[in-house]
Amino acid sequence: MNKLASELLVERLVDWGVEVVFGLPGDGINGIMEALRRNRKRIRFVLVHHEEAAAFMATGYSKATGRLGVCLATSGPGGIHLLNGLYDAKLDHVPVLAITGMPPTSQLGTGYHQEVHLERLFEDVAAYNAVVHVPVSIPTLVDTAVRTALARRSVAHITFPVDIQEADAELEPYEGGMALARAPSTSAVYKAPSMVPSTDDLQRAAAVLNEGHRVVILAGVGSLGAGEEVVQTSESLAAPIVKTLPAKAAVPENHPNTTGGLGLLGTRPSEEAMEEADTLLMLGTDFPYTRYLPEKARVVQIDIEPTRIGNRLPVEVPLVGGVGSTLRALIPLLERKTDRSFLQAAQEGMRAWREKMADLENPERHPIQPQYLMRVIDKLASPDAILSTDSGTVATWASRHFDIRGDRRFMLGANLASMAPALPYSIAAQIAHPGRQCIAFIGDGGFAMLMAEFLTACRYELPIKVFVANNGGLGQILWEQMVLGFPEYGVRWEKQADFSTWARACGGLGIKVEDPGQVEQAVAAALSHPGPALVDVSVNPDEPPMPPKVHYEQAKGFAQAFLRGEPRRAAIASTLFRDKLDQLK
Ligand SMILES: Cc1ncc(C[n+]2csc(CCOP(=O)(O)OP(=O)(O)O)c2C)c(N)n1
Ligand SMILES: [Mg+2]
Repeated sequence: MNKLASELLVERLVDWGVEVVFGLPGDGINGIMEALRRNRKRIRFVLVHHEEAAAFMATGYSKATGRLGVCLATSGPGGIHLLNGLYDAKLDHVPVLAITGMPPTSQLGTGYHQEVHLERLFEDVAAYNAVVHVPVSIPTLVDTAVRTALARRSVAHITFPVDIQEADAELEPYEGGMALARAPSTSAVYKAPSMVPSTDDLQRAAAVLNEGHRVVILAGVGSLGAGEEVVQTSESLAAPIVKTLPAKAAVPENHPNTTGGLGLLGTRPSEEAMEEADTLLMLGTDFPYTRYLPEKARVVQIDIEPTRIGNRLPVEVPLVGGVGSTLRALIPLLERKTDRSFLQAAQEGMRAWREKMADLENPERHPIQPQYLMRVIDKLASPDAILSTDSGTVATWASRHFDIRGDRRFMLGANLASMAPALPYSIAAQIAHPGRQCIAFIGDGGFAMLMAEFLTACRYELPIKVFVANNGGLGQILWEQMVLGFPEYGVRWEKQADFSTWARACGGLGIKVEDPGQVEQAVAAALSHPGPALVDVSVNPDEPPMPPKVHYEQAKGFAQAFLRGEPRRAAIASTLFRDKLDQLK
């Protein structure tokens, strides 16, 4: 049997240490599938139900491991389906390689069956984007694609016309022209630059931070893995640590110096610390909601990517480098602040905030409080759980009512904020970390979008745990409409589904919960079940994800929506009233 050109692709992926490819076959990638089959002992192919999920899995795999994620889709529709998941990788800066098929080279340009020029379609999403023309260049194109994905922390795309996939790997190309170059020959190597800012820059940064009276740290995703350094810096500067949501796991929730998240999904003490700050230390973050950042503070910003420094605020001292290594160099230059009152005020604020949040986790209320569901999961989940969540009110509950402690990790599609990545993320995380508890906390809307992937988990016997906070609608948007003064429209489904029946249909454990008294037992049963499990919990459809501080415009919009004929105003008013009562108890 002759070696196929596609085998050059798969062998090169093996050289790069790729262990798993997520995808779904089609007549545009049969050659690549055959190469994967021939190498099935060296690389795992995970068959999904929707290519969007394959791309989310590649992204989730990368987020869970720090390594390259790889997805594969056929020509035309398969490639098109990948796009949303690939944008998730691009916007959250994780390395992903997308491999697609194309019609035969001889037909390109004729309007052939499934002739979608994926190299053009992917122009915006991909940092590297190539069509393969001859087998001999395949290893080099893979090398360049992978290096680009790793170095730019983005998406690389290679598309293979079917004839090239199936061609003889040894096929001699017609060189043409002056033939001044040899056939490409490269290697599967990548070395990340190690950058530490100059002593001058570090001293300038330390001077600004030492002069500050009210310093706040904003820890972004670049701080993950540098928690120790962030905490030491905060101790020296008596600075509250505010965490962006994707950086939730950077510092555990119970550390006395953190005030949790920032923005609509954040906490009041974080918002207040930012309002009062005279100095801001930004760590590996491109936090986009500038309304929540100080207007006048002096800013020191550390980022591994120079183009991100100064992107959101005027910066006095830019430091280009990794968060951990840069802080290690900076810490010896910091003077321990003797006045610790700013940090103490934030800590006081946090005590009050935690009580307020705990009050909303009322176990007795019917319909079930989604905050209570999240807290029960938090209490019963293992210390090394990886929680994935989606865009929706679920993200607010996860942000505020699930604690990072021990070795816990947290994942969401932060910047694209798409619905539905949490289920594929959990599957990918479970594949990457077979021994860990991988949990998806999802809304009914997000789950319905890619629910077929629960079947994927069952088929591969991946013991993921899915909790659907089922409020019968697109809760997040409902509240956004109301804050704008628009009565809700097109955000609730007339008929509610019970997704536990789907879990059982797939061969997994499926439990439906409507009674608050059953929540703990159901969550415990799912978490201790050896295989994939899903709990569908009917939660209060009128529970608002309140911002940390209600601003005048938000309250005004809300009132106007009520006056303009909000259809569920009685139910919403009674929920708000009960929330308030719980907090006053
Ligand atoms: C693909 C996609 N479509 C639409 C949106 C806008 N959107 C954000 S959250 C949300 C509601 C999600 O509903 P659900 O998953 O049930 O969560 P809930 O807010 O009800 O908790 C919508 C429609 C989006 N972010 N992504
Ligand atoms: Mg919902």
